[in-house]
Formats: sequence, C-alpha cells, structure tokens
Amino acid sequence: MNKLTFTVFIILTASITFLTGRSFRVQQVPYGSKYSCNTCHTNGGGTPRNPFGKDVESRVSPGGNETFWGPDLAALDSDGDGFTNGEELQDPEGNWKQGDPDPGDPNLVTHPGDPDDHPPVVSVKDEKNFQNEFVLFNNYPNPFNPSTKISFNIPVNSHVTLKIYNVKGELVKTLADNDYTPGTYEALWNGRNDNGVQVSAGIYLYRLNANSFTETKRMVLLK
Ligand SMILES: [Ca+2]
Ligand SMILES: [Ca+2]
Repeated sequence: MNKLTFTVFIILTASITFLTGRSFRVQQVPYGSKYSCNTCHTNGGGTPRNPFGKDVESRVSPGGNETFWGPDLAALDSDGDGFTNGEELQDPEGNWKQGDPDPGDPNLVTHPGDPDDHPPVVSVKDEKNFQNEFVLFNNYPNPFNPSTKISFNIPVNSHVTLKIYNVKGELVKTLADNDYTPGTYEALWNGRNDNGVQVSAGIYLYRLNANSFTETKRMVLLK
C-alpha cells in the first residue's frame, strides 16, 4: 500500500467511524435527531462531550448496538441542574424506545447537558386540582433537595409572576413572568438563583401574583 492509498484509507475509516458513531448515538436518545449531537456535546458535534454525552458514552460497548435511553439514564441528572435527563427530554420515566415518535412537546425540550437550560413552567392537565379560583398549591416535595415542583391554578387569563425570595425578602429566582390562559401550571425550581448559582440550604418563600391575587408560601431546601 503506497502512502497516498494509506492516507485515503485512514481518512475513509475515520469518516465512517465518525458518522456511524454520531448517528447511532443520537437515534437512541429522544430528540436525538432534532438536536443531533447538541444533546451530547458542549457546543455541537465535534466539541467535547458534556456531562450527558459522557453518561451516554459510558454505555457504548464495542459494536454500539445497545439501547442507551431507559429509566436509569432518564433518572440521572447529568448536568446537575436539579432536573433529571428524562424531565429535560420530556420523557420523565424513560419509556421512549428507538423508533417511537419523540415524546412530549418539542417546544419544552431542554438540554440534559447544559445546567443553564432546564424545563420552563408547563401546563399540566390536572382535572382533580383544577378549580375555578386562583390557587397556589404547596410545593412538592417539601423539604426538598435538589428540586421541587410548585403548581398554581388560574381561572381567567392572567399576568402571572412566580418568584422565590430568601427569608430576608431578597429576590432569588423568577420562575414565571408571563401571561397564562386558564389552567393548572407547574414550575420546577432547582435550588439555583437567577445567575445559575446553587443557593444555600434553608427556608425560602415563593410568591404567586396573578392579576390582583397574591399568595406566599414557605419551603425548605435541605443540604
Ligand atoms: Ca439536568
Ligand atoms: Ca439542563
């Protein structure tokens, strides 16, 4: 084999390895094709693997035919933002299988490899809890670590703010500041402030303002 043939052989081998390596991985996580390697890499294909990409990579065996996605990978919080990989990819239980339609709402899909990107306030169909009045529900779980869910109900179109304060009354995090149609909504708080910094353990207050309705409740972030 002369030098040129050898060089072409190496390039071809590397390309095939690269392409197959990328494609089989992204097809085995929900929304893999939509976001391609952006769910596995810090800044798109070719850049270093992010924490989620490393967790996926740890499941690669020779041949790469194993199923990556499942309840155990969905239950991990690879990027440490307080939301599980399943919550970020709209498949909390990790039930999605290769070949299924992508789960959940594409607009709500967030990035399991990026601690600054996580699920926003979502509308939840909750016939049992829906009431024809403003309600701020107790957060769950409480006490909590690392994350908790805060739900509210609004009976009419409302401008809603949902904010978290420390016991000194200082604003820690704005979870919602938007117009919402009647319904029940759920926000997740991951114990980080508006700058993405993990806050210390202790008592926090969450306040809902919706039109003229205001209510404040307490919750406890554990160490
Ligand atoms: Ca996460
Ligand atoms: Ca994330």
